[in-house]
Amino acid sequence: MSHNVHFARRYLREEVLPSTFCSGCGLGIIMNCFLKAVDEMGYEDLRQFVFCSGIGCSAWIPSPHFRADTIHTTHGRSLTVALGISLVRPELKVVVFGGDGDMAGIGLNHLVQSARRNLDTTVIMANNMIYGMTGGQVAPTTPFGVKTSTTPFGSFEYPLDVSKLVTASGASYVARWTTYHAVQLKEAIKKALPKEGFSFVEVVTQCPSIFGRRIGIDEGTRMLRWFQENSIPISRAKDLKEKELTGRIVVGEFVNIEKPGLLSNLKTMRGKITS
Ligand SMILES: Cc1ncc(C[n+]2csc(CCOP(=O)(O)OP(=O)(O)O)c2C)c(N)n1
Repeated sequence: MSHNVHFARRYLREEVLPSTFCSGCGLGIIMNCFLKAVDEMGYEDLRQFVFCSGIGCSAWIPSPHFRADTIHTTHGRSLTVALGISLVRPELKVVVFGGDGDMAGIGLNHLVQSARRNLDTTVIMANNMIYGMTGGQVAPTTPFGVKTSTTPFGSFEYPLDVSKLVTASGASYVARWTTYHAVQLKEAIKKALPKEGFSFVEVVTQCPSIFGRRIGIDEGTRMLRWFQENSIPISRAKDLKEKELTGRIVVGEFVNIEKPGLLSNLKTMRGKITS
């Protein structure tokens, strides 16, 4: 392929370009980081992968954009389909893309159980802190006090720290970055993809047209600046009290361990039964 063609085009369906993402949306950054990671890992195409997603704007990253086997499931159920694919086609790399509502709202039980089982799947969760596609309802990740269409006087609930929960549930790899940290995000994806078991990358991302508007930052670039100014590395966050961390985004690697995944444990069990 000619050098003046963008590398990502190799992995994208030409017929769906340009994408339908809103102007300033962070999902393009996540897509770009993912494809750059895949490119740097030496994949010529996406034939080794199967992409699963639920419903929501974030679910649109692989489907319809990727030139690959992709499946759009129902809202919150992508991990159940990923489990099925992983068991039937263990030689393929199953990757799930989902929003915070999809993964940590309606799909939360599947997320916890998948991490507990150490299911051989990589999840990229785009956390825009709101239900984007349906017009801005409160999500389990919406910061306290933020106004949404369903909390017009501000959210009166505490947000869920999804990366912490997935870590506690037993995943092999968990990292959180924002779309401001594109290089770190790409490197995290490169670590997550080959990892045995459950790997989870949370990306705090800007939704200027729905979430940003609510907090008075309705431009993608200004939201990136906001992420830059409010992020704090895990190493520094450890010494701070919960109150001091309010409004901050803790970024970095939460866990990175070697641990047998579900497929390997099943294989061992099968060996014991048949021997
Ligand atoms: C069973 C079911 N309940 C509700 C919906 C409506 N719905 C579609 S997308 C969505 C939330 C999307 O939010 P999120 O997963 O955070 O993704 P985003 O659009 O913000 O990327 C909801 C509630 C649905 N499609 N199916």
